Amino acid sequence: MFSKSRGKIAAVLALCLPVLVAGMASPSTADSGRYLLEVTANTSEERTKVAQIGVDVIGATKLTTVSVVADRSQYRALKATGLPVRYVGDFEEQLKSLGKVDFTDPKPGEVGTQDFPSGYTGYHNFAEMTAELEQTVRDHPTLASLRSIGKSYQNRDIWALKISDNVGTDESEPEVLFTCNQHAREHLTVEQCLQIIKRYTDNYSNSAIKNMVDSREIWFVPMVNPDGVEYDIATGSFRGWRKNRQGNGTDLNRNWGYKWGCCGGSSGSSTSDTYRGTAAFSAPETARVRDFVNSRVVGGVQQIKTHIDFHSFSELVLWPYGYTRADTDTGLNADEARAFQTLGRQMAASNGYTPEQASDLYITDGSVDDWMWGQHKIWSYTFEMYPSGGGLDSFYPRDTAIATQTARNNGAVDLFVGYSDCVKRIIGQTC
Ligand code: 0X9
Ligand code: CA
Ligand code: CA
Ligand code: ZN
Repeated sequence: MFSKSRGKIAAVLALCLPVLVAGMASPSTADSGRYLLEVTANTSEERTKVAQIGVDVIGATKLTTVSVVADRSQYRALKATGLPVRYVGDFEEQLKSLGKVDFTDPKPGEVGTQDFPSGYTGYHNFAEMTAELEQTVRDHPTLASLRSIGKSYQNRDIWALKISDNVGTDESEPEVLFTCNQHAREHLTVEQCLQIIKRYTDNYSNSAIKNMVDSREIWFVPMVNPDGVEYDIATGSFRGWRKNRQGNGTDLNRNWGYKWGCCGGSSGSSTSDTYRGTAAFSAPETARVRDFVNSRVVGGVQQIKTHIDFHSFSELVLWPYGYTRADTDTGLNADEARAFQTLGRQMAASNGYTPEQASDLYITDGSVDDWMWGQHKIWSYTFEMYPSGGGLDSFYPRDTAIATQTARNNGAVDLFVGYSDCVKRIIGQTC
């Protein structure tokens, strides 16, 4: 039996009354072997310890309660840390009650044939996103251009859209990059990229928008992980899938080449949800975005000055480094840290998220923001979108939330684009 402290009667009840089991405070013999847990972890050290057990960390509520999905042995390991662990419920029972998450493997040939389920049709699958980008270019041929920066593992195009005046010319304007959806199940982030694209093109007659678009070259990679997206929706329900589709899947946000795998912030086990891959950039998706960013070094100068990578969920604005808890380290001095913090806090004041250094959440290595800054001195932020907390269902807000939760970032995004000529201007310095 799983829990030594539980008596025989409870075990019998658990078998007979699965409805009661859902409300019980610890796993039963009739469980699926996967649990939704809440761990109280007040510090980055404690949260990193939780992540290192190998559980699927699905969100950090108010930075003290970490929601995780754990199997039996991970549950035991978590309890052995001495951190308070609350059993929320049998994971698969919880998902069934949500009625929209299903771990059935897609049938051969099924991937790519399904759309989002009802209540979610406002989200864009890969084909719909592609069509939306093509339509944007048709509607605004002088403002928007579209290119493929290469293929995913399963041969889908990774699209990059550029917005600027004289879009066909590489002008001498600060370049800005937005990336979305490294993590498959974080579908709201695709909608965030598409919303910024729409707002900057459809509202070009607005003088504030026109000033931004005319003075910058703004790049978007709205779906970094298209294979993962299609897999996540392939059965007509959601699968809770995070990684790409190479082998058991690589966590793209642990596969970047700056201090890859250095610091206990990723896993070397291919079944882990934070698997770092066999080498830095072993995933074609990160390699293609890397190639694109490297290609923006013109005459020895990186043209891209700033970058936001959108994720969900927890409502956070994060800045480098993620691999270390130190505020400053090689390549990141005190003034730069202060500029990161100042812009990060101002963006968070605008959208109501919580601002902090990435490692204040938990240590990660091989994440995109560390590479963008460590390799290229691109001012790189990670946004964790709505909602602020919850279980696996929090990756799947109804499509009715898209408009409000993407518009919520209008002020932060505009502030960010505005400072993209010189982020240090925000602390009174020149570039
Ligand atoms: O773990 C992640 O990759 C991000 N959280 S998520 O739930 N969207 O998977 C947080 C990454 C924070 N660290 C850095 N940005 N370096
Ligand atoms: Ca231009
Ligand atoms: Ca340029
Ligand atoms: Zn993510």
